[in-house]
Amino acid sequence: MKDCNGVEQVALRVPRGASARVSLLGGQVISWRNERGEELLFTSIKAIFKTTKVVRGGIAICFPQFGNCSALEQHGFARNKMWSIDYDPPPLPPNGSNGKVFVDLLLKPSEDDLKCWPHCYEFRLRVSLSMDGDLALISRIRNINGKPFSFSIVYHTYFSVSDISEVRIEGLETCDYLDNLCQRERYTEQGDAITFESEVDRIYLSTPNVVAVLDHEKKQTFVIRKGGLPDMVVWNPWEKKAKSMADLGDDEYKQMLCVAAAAIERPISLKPGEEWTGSLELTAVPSSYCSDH
Ligand code: TA6
Repeated sequence: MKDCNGVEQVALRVPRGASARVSLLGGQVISWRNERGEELLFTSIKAIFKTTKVVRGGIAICFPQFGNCSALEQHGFARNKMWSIDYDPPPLPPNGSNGKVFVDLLLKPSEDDLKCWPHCYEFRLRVSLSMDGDLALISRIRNINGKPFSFSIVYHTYFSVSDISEVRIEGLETCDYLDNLCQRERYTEQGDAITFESEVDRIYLSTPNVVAVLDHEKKQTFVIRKGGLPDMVVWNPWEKKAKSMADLGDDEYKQMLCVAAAAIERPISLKPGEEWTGSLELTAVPSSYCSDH
């Protein structure tokens, strides 16, 4: 399905009429609803839905860089590109299907793209929805026999929360982090859980593969399971920065939290013909789960 700008839009629904669904705009997930049809991802009321402009919210892929570390645009070009749907994707592994629905999005460099990032790659993003409403994003990035290249990658995920001051993150308790608010100075997290009273913009390093985001008011926990992604970005702009962002409502920082599986500290290097796989699985469960994830 294409929207008015000609961008491939996709909706994944689980069979049996449940309301769980995932919507994509190009290579960006812009909606993830549970079986009651409740939206689990944050998307700003001021989001701009344009062909090649990242939407404020959902899950966007930052590739091949994160931040402003080269001549490339902030967070790399992938999130502002036209991804195409692979209408004949490889099947799910025999034991990996159990009712899952999925779509494969592809990103390959155009002649113009090669001028700004001269590497021959194929980026296959498989987005799937399980019968239980779990969302999974699997990236397969291959060096198509060009010269070796390195990249960073972030699944820039905006969770919808009831009230940011009632949210905490468990699992990053003792991890070092780079603080983007202090020129990426390195610190060690001292607390027993991350809570939010002001702007936070951090890259947690060498993190566990299971991290929980607990929303006290909604009595709901997001369980983040990742593979091949050692780092975790945690970001809330808080009031002042939110007011400076054209595509974010002034008070919307209260209803969002960016917790993003990533590979940043040690960029991934691929020799010609090599392939890298990174996976992210998101589950939303009642908070009773959170005591022993
Ligand atoms: O997620 C952390 C961060 O690097 C923040 O510093 C903030 O800039 C955010 O990404 C959003 O970046 P964007 O380019 O989407 O406005």
